[in-house]
Amino acid sequence: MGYDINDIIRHFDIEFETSPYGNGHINDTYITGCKPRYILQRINSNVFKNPPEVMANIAKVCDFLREKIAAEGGDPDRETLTLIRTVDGKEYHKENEQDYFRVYKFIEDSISLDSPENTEQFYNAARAFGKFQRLLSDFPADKLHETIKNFHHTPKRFEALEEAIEKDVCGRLKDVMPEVEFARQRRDVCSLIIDGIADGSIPLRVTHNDTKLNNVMLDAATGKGLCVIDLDTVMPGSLLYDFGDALRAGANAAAEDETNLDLVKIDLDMFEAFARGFCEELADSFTQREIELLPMSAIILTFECGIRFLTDYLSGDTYFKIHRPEHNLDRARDQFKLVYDMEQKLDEMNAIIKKILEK
Ligand code: ADP
Ligand code: GN1
Ligand code: MG
Repeated sequence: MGYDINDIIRHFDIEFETSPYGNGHINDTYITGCKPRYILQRINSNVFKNPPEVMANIAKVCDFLREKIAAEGGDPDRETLTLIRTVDGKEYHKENEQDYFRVYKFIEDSISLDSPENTEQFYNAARAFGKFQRLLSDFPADKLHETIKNFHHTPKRFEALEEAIEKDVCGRLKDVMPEVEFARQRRDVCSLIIDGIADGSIPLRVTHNDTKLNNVMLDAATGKGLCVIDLDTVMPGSLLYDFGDALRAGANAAAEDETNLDLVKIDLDMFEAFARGFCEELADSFTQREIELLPMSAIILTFECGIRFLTDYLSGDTYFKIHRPEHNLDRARDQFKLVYDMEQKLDEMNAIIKKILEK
């Protein structure tokens, strides 16, 4: 580590005792000690090649949301992230070429969950993610940098997998042939959303693109969705990315890295709860093609994440944080099992969407 975290915090003029925090796979997150508390993050510059552009996006999006939330009578200090500037007024501190830091106000009296404990929580998260997208529906998308190129371009993710297979830098390919076979059999589903964007049947919107349940804070007192966080990947995208990815993460009956694959399956009650919340916020703006692909998007986004984990495993675990040697492989297997289970239940998922939208 080329920095001292207690030195970094001085650049923000806040109290400087910190400890590691949260379960994110990407950034290094710390929390400060006494109230008012802050979140200090080192932006992962291996993942985000241009941290200043990430910060420019976040600053613009937060300013825009603040105004909207205030206009709707909400509390901007709790309902969107608040960036703390450095002592010299910047949105981030650059320690050296690869270490960029930022500070947010810690959102007190709120919780973030890795998995929902009940359908109401997941419904509330869906309302929050849906509202986030709705509030940003008139944000000027051309003002946003693409912080990760082709982030949800599933066919390009597939190409990256094939490249990792070809290179096999760690000699791990021999152990993952069933997973490679599973992925290759499903190559065709990769292009469904991208094709819709290309032919205009799926509009580009400003989307979050990383709608994991632990990227939304729920109010600890009411359980309602409070604040969408982790804004590094806010970019133009499809509403289906946010819908599908949230289900991937939150409607799995097991954890993302569960090794007992018998436990990994789609919980249709969770699916319904999320779909209901998301549709309540956004259904007015759905296109026909978006409606058709809502259930399928859960399969596509889960598949995409599975091939990303597998690619990272084959490449020597350079992207996602891991906590055990085969962590990325366990995650890939888990995601592929979830894809398989959703394929079996696609008709039921379609019926649920139909029922919700008929009301
Ligand atoms: P990563 O990109 O690594 O996932 P996140 O920005 O999602 O990083 O932060 C990791 C975790 O830290 C979140 O899941 C959440 O639990 C917590 N967190 C982040 N920002 C805040 C905040 N402003 N207030 C409270 N908790 C936060
Ligand atoms: C990462 O940053 P975090 O932990 O919220 C990843 C997502 C994956 C997710 C899988 C920038 O999300 O795309 O779906 O892990 N974020 C980035 O758990 O790659
Ligand atoms: Mg996160």
